[in-house]
Amino acid sequence: MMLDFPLWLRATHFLNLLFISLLVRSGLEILSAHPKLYWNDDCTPGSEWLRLTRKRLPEAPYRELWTSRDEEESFSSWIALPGRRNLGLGRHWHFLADAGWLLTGLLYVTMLAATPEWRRLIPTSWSILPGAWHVLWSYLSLHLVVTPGRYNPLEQLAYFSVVFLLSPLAIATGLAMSPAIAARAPWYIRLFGGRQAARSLHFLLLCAFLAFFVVHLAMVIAHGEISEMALIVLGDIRDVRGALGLIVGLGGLAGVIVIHIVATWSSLRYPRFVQHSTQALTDPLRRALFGSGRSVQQYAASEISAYFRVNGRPPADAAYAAMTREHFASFVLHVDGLVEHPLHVSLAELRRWPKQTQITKHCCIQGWSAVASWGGVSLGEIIRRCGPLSAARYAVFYALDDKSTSEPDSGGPGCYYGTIDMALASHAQTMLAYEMNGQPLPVAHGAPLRLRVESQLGFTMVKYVCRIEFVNDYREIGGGQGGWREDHQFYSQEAGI
Ligand SMILES: Nc1nc2c(c(=O)[nH]1)N[C@H]1C(S)=C(S)[C@@H](COP(=O)(O)O)O[C@H]1N2
Ligand SMILES: [Mo]
Repeated sequence: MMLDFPLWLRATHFLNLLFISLLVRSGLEILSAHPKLYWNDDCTPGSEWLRLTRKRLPEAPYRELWTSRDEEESFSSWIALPGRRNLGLGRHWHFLADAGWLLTGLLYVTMLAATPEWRRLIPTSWSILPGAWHVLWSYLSLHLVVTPGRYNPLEQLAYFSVVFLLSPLAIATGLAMSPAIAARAPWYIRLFGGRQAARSLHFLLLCAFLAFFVVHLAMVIAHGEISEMALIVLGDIRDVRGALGLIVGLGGLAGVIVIHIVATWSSLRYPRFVQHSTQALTDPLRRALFGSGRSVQQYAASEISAYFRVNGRPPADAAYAAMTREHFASFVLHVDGLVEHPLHVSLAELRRWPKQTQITKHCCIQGWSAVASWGGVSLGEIIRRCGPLSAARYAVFYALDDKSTSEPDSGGPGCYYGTIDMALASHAQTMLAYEMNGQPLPVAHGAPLRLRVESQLGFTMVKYVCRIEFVNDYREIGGGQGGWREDHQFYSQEAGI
């Protein structure tokens, strides 16, 4: 027999279905960008416990030719939102659905506490455990358990666990993947056994939600609740309330499907529009939650990763090749724009400035991580010397790699660049590195200079930096989104998670 549920409960149940289904599909899109799961934060090739791709990393001497973009998979739009290698937009949908799901959860838990409904859900006695075991046994021997007017102990335990165990854990492990949180509170990711363990758990929670969904649906059908409702309605057309219930229910289900279709189609067809409209809602939230984390990382030398992936191939032009041959003796870094004293500094001179070193964890937006030590000059030192004017709100970092020649299949023209605001630029661990693990910065990792912004995702940390420009606004630069990946892969400027 049907339980009688208040309207708020049915409404939140429906919103929950909508947001979780969006979270699942966009989550799979995010996973497709690095379809491997690890228990170690070095992400050593071959150490993954789950691999959802057939691509293999080539062996040692050829590894330099391989970047983590080559490890990406293209998932079908039938399972991933939006599918077809669209990490940037997948993340936008994930964060939008996150916000919706959190609000729904807040409403649900508040109403639960404010009404007698909580009695149905929250177990108040340990006898629930033997009770649930008993029910499980009955189901396994193919006997339905009917407890009129309330949930049976197994149902109650399952619903309770989804709401008060799986959901908080999904949120907690999701937060553990934020480089801003990991940078400010490294202990937090240690709670889960590291960033990759949190990422693995986040995926296992997805599997648990899916398993719950399948069993839940099977039970509802087995108990005849759907056919019962239909029977009441079809058998007795005077049952207006039942008919309305069925129509609303089916209408809601159709609504969820339509939203998925529209979200997928618009993302593939109008990616810039979807980028802007989703970011309008999620960026302020992200800025508030993950914008101000100052990195206080200092890993031990023993934690440095043996293998550090590469993302972004080196410049392919002859001028860069010539520079590498002479160990960047003629290289000059230009600092200009809204500054009092434009700078033109050689690498040798930079090396004479006060040196800073730090051992930090790099988190690529695709999902992998690795630890390295970096040596160079703090951006604070550069800021002190060039004196940005008060109108300067951002620092733009221009790179030497022209993507149309260095990585022609990467989806865009022009040189790589990235932008950070003055607050990020002034963080103590923000620096221009010319050394990695005590050696001159290797070509693959950005020689002669690369940016480190330790509270942000990897794409912020421009390699092959040749010029820093202080500006008031970045909308006139490049494609106007604040960076090459923002322009061409629809990433958000908010790279704290
Ligand atoms: N110039 C330039 N800088 C870049 C990129 C790039 O393609 N070109 N890729 C970014 C991304 S997405 C990441 S994860 C890091 C990777 O740094 P690594 O190659 O040293 O691991 O560099 C960032 N900086
Ligand atoms: Mo990245």
